[in-house]
Amino acid sequence: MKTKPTAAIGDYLIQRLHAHGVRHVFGIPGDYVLGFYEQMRRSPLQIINTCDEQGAGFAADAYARVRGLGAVCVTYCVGGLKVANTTAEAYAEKSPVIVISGAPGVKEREKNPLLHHKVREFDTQKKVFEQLTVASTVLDDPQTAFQEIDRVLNAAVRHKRPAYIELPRDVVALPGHPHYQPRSLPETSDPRALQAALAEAAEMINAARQPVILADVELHRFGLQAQLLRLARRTNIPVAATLLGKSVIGEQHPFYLGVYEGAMGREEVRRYVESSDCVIMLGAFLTDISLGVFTARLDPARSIYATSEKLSIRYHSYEGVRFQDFLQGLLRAKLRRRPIGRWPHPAKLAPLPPARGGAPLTVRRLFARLNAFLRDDTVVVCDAGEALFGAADLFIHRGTEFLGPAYYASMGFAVPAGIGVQLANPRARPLVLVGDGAFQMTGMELSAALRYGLNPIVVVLNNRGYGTERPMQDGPYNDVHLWHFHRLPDVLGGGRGFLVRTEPELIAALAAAAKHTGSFCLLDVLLDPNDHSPALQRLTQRLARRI
Ligand SMILES: Cc1ncc(C[n+]2csc(CCOP(=O)(O)OP(=O)(O)O)c2C)c(N)n1
Ligand SMILES: [Mg+2]
Repeated sequence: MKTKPTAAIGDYLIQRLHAHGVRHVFGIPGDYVLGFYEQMRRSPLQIINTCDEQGAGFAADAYARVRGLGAVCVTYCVGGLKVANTTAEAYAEKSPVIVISGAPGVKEREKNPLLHHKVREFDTQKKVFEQLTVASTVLDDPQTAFQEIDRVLNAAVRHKRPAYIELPRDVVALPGHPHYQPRSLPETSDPRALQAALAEAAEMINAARQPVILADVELHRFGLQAQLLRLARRTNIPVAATLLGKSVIGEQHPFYLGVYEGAMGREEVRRYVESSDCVIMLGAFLTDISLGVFTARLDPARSIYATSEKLSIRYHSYEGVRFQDFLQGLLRAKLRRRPIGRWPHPAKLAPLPPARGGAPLTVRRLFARLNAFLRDDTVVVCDAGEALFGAADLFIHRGTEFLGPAYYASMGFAVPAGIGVQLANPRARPLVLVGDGAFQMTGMELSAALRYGLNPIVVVLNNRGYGTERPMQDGPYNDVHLWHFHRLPDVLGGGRGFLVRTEPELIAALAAAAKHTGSFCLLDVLLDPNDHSPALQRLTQRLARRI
């Protein structure tokens, strides 16, 4: 789309979103934003209506994780405040989502009348989003509106964090500044700081006996997976991933060790990483979950820590070095190519023994079967809970095929995220793993899957409650009212449902789902409320000590 500088303000926003690769905008209209919805309807952007704004927010977050930018468009406060939680998740996990909210017109705000949807002041919602975004603006001045749109979009793309744009309804159709020229400010590293950092890093890596790369989420977000692979291949240094960064490298790759999560993860990965004398952490977020509730032992004296916000090597910090430039620089640096060492590999998939007859299904067997079910085009999308922890050991075929809220951990992410993923990448078929509790929050968004012709396979881990919480402290508050999830297609008017109690039923349902590509498939998998994956058992034992 060509940018017309004399366009209406709403149209300019649409053009800029399009220029950044956005093709779908998720949301629900309201009177304060209807004008902008009409501008979108006439544009190449496709509006995706969800059942609830929270669903739109999660879908836009997943879309952004796959495509590099996402957008959610809602009405003032009643819609906007519902995406506060999803925007918080996008902020915490570094996903660039543009939150567009309609609002009362500038003229309507004079004399501070009590207009519908207003909470306290007209800027209450804006103030909330200032806390949840990297940049925010109210487009209340046509003279600066274009510039503000570019400032806010650029901040989101640069920091990989959400941003907020409020559109007063009497401004969207006004023309912006007629002579505005978009300017992109090229950002560069301080060359001397970069050179010094690379020199220290190269010396440390070359001197190391057993270096290892710990690859994390920012490599996804900045699209640096290929550089990561080149670095590993050029130096023969193996790669472990964190849970949030899982699948940053195809998990069948010979250089891949597995997921590192301190004592929560596999022992051989933990031992290899923690006995390394040079841990190269790339784009890493050192969260309690990625560090196995701080059981990880990573000594800064033996670490290179590079992110978009910080670069430190041993105890030295370097200012003004961009993450991308540091990684590119490492590829050009004189790093010695070491002989291929001996390192652990993720357990190869043992051929599964024939399923036993009518015995109830266990969590362990469920994940073993799901593992065997993964294809090259599968994107695994997990919700918080057993779904996420069990999935840590799934064997993802190619890069960037695993999404989960592995830090902020909001329930309700996975079903709407599956919709966002498939719109962002129509060649993918999402495999959505979600607990019964989380499904009851946002699972009705399968309605959008039907409406827009998407075909996710949704596996509901139905353990009749908040399984993750039971080992920490149990009570009736952890029970969830039993739904007949597999009957949802009757309510929604499409899709296929399967009730799964045993392993043979699971095998049959997965085979049928693989064939049924015309709409979503939902597998209601009944599990024992007290059956947990090994990773979850280890985690909750540690968390319980902190209650
Ligand atoms: C929105 C939200 N509310 C509450 C929690 C706290 N919480 C963490 S795990 C969990 C239970 C999840 O239940 P379910 O989705 O059924 O998955 P399960 O633990 O049974 O695998 C809860 C309530 C949360 N993470 N997010
Ligand atoms: Mg549950």
